[in-house]
Amino acid sequence: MTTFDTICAPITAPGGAVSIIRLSGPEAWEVAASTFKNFPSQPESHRAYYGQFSNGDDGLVLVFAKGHSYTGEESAEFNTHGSPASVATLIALLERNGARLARPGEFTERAFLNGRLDLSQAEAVNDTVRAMTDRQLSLANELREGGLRSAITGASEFLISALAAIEASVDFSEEIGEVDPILLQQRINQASEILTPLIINGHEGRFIREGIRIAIVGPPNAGKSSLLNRILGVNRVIVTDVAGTTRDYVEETCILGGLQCNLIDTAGLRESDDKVESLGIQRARAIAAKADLIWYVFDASIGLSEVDQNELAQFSASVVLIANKADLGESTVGIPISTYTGTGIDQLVMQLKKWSGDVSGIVPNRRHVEHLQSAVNSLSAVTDGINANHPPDLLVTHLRSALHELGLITGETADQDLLQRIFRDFCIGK
Ligand SMILES: Nc1nc2c(ncn2[C@@H]2O[C@H](COP(=O)(O)OP(=O)(O)O)[C@@H](O)[C@H]2O)c(=O)[nH]1
Ligand SMILES: [Mg+2]
Repeated sequence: MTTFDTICAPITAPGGAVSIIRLSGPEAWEVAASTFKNFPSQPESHRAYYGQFSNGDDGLVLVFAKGHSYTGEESAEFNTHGSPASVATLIALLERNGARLARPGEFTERAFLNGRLDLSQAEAVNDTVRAMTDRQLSLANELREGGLRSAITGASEFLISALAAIEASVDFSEEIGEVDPILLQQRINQASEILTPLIINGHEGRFIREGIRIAIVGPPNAGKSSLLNRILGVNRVIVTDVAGTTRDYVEETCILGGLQCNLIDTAGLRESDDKVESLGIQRARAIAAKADLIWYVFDASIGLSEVDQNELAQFSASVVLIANKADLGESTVGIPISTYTGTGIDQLVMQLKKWSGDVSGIVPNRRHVEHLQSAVNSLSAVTDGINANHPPDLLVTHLRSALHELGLITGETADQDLLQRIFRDFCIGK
């Protein structure tokens, strides 16, 4: 078992009336006692005590016994005033009394290292804290409650049993004879039946989970910026009847139809001699190339031009044609909208919901899907090996590699590097 030092950090965002500072580690209560005047000599877990801090402030301390805290370690949480001074002086006191400022994600990393959570649950803590939409929250909750962990554990058990059968047949071939290929294949299938739907869910739930990057592109003066403003409900971007008003891109996050959307308004696509506008148009094309979805806005009273057709042919992402200024005219193609009257916006949102798809059950993240895919590939190799009568040690290699990939999801086979990469993404205090 690793031994840890005692760490502290604010676990609430600055700016509120109250801040919470967490202290965790083997000396948490000792440090708390020298920082908080009324700290009881025999504190009771999950109890709050009121008193004064040595910085002159007053507040509550919440006590958690070892084995019963978020990190699994002895912990204490100070509720203090939210001012920058209250927090800074209290942190300084804790440091002076023997604690160290926690790194981003370090509390959750300890929870993982102490076996309170597996890696998929630890990652889901970050998802939970960052969730913007109801769906993101419920997906995060499912993972955090161990949905993926138990699925992976279940699949691993089938593979371990397959592995044990092969290894026994190799070690004691005289006694137990050849391993039964039908039984072996059955175990592989049982594992695949758990893993494959998870991969599908990872793909199908991607936009619900991660949000959607939508590039708003099209010819100048079509109403791209007006559309962004209409959706945001504020005049975020300058709108004029001068073609080429928007030069740089403008990115805003919002929730549309229950989906997190990054809307990026861009410079109108056209030939331009203006240096700044040309750079903006270059950016617009680059943004369109990286978007999940393109909203191609054109003026319904003008219709789609040949220039538009040429632009459209360049895009690789899915494109939604939006015929704006429906109040001025009708177009034969595209979703008719008017940013003036607001007609058609509902239809646009409905299209978005349909396009982003739906999913139920556990939705693994991209990292999980990569490892799930590698594991399933290894299992296919086992099947091929069984059919081709490959020697057992070859089958063992593929099985072990599948198990290794699954272990990277739960963290069982994760090395320091991977852990660092994951927890680095967390904010301080998580
Ligand atoms: N009639 C009408 N005019 C619009 C509509 N949306 C935008 N406009 C006008 O079209 C012009 C260009 O709008 P803007 O949003 O700057 O277009 P962008 O260049 O594509 O960003 C402005 O004068 C807007 O007021 C609409 O739905 N109907
Ligand atoms: Mg514009």
